[in-house]
Amino acid sequence: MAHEVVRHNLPLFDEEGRSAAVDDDAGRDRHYLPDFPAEDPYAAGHRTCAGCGPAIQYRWVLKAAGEDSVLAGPTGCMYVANSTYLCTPYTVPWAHTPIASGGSFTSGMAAGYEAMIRKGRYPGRYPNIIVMAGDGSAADIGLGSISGALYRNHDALFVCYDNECYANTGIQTSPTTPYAGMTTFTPFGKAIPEGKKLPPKNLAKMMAAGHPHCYVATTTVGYPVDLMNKTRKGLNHVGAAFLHCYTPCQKGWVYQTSMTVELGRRVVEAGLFPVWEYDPESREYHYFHPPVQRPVTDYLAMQGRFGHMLPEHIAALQRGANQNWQDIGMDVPADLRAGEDPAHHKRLSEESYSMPLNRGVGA
Ligand SMILES: Cc1ncc(C[n+]2csc(CCOP(=O)(O)OP(=O)(O)O)c2C)c(N)n1
Ligand code: SF4
Ligand SMILES: [Mg+2]
Repeated sequence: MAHEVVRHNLPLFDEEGRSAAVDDDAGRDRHYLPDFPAEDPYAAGHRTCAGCGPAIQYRWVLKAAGEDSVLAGPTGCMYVANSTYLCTPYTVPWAHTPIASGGSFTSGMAAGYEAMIRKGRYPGRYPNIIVMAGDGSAADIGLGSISGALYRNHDALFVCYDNECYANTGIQTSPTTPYAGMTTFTPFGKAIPEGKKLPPKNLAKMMAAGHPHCYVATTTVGYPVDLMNKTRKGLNHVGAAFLHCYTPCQKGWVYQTSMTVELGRRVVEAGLFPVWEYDPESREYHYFHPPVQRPVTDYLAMQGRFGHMLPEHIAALQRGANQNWQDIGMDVPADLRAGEDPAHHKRLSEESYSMPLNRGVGA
């Protein structure tokens, strides 16, 4: 006789929760400082850099998922820095997979648990099955295996922690590296003064459009409650879910280590990373409309990887951001429209809070 597969149903956090210690600056602290669960399946004991965005994301995803979780991690920083010999931050089962096989490995875990429970060989509920892959894995080398798993609709959460580079091997460009982002493979120079010439791959939209039966969402480390709620919604969804999370890389992007969460908000407020949710039932996108809209320079000038940018490069990015505002149904304020003209800008290195020119990414 087949046994029933009982699934978790994780309650959502209060999205309006805010800290009394933080001024409500035009609603910026929406989603901030909730009553986090006490459990911490990603505990102290890892060796990521100070301020590592992916480590923050790992911690929040696992806090939201809880102890009844099993985890896979393809090769990348969050494999290497989290699995030093005889030392691991996980209090839940975790397995490393090759960089290309996060999707297929996770499919196997999901199918295996389902079969074992049905046959009565595993006594518990169906656990939260999660893979967290870097952008090099999810958007590039392992894209095929993740797409296959989404297509087959395995009941698991597939997360891309996006630090916009191949960080672990020395900050090389990836498909999600932004236009003008300097990496060791996209240095700026006389021939190519902007560094990276190509726009980033729109990974999450690709996943939603290509796998319309899946729950798909984007989020950033700037919005903890949003990140944790989307984790829970993805886990509660019976079938495959994909979460694309923006996670700054202090070493590769060259910024002050305390600014990781701030960058997670500014990228949204600058119109460079739209936050949204795709509902597979209604087949609709729901966009987050940030209460603050900033010029892209407010974001770029905090990071050394953009320090070489010239006025025409900044204007090109502002045009892209303005297009994003329109795409999510927001008006473009006049000052942001004016920013489409290179004459509106200085070199980025002359902006008042610019970081030093980035002459040694990853050094
Ligand atoms: C097939 C294959 N090619 C290349 C590598 C080398 N490699 C190891 S980690 C890594 C970087 C992965 O980048 P990403 O997935 O973005 O994770 P991050 O290091 O940024 O956390 C690469 C290229 C590998 N392990 N396997
Ligand atoms: S290189 Fe970047 S992603 Fe890797 S551990 Fe350091 S901050 Fe995190
Ligand atoms: Mg990466």
